[in-house]
Amino acid sequence: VKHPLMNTWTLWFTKPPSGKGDNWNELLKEVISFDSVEEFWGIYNNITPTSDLALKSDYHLFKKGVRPEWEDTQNKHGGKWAFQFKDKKSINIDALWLHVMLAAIGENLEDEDDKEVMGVVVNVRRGFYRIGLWTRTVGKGRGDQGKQVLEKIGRRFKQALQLKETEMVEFSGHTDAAQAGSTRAKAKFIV
Ligand code: M7G
Repeated sequence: VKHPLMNTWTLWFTKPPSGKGDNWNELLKEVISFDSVEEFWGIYNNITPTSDLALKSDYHLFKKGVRPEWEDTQNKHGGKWAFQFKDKKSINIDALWLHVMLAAIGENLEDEDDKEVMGVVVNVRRGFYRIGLWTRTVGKGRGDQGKQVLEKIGRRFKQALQLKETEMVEFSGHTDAAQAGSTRAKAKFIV
């Protein structure tokens, strides 16, 4: 028996640059798509855990049809919630990333009408792990409602990451990130 998911999801992997001149596009690889709970576990049990990945690797779990890039038509007006875990040894990154993936595919990060969640990402870096949640918009328009929806999603994301109330999750727009040449752009909102 297969337990269907609400959406079909695609797992992507960014491999670390092997030398000079590797551009982002050549490093980003589509791995596999799935649409059931059983397929998810089959894949999860057969891929390298985040804790064993080389520095500069990423996993991206995105809705099928959305590339995990700022330039994708469904991301270019959006942004992301993100948190950096700076003490890599004190956390269980595999458990946290699993919680976030389960929250995404289980549709626990947003309400059905929100239609904001594009995907989730884990970055393995020298000084930190970063987990992000990409949204379709930056919460403009609809008065204050767009911002409130993003903040609600941010709080659910924070819960999935098991953060303390005092640990802040930051939202930034992808356009700001692209201009800054990094995703470490100035936060628009925090929860
Ligand atoms: P990062 O992995 O988001 O953060 O971006 P980091 O600075 O903590 O490693 C690292 C670099 O990867 C960026 O400066 C870009 O060169 C490239 N990069 C990352 N993303 C998510 C994109 C993207 O969506 N599009 C393009 N063109 N480059 C990206």
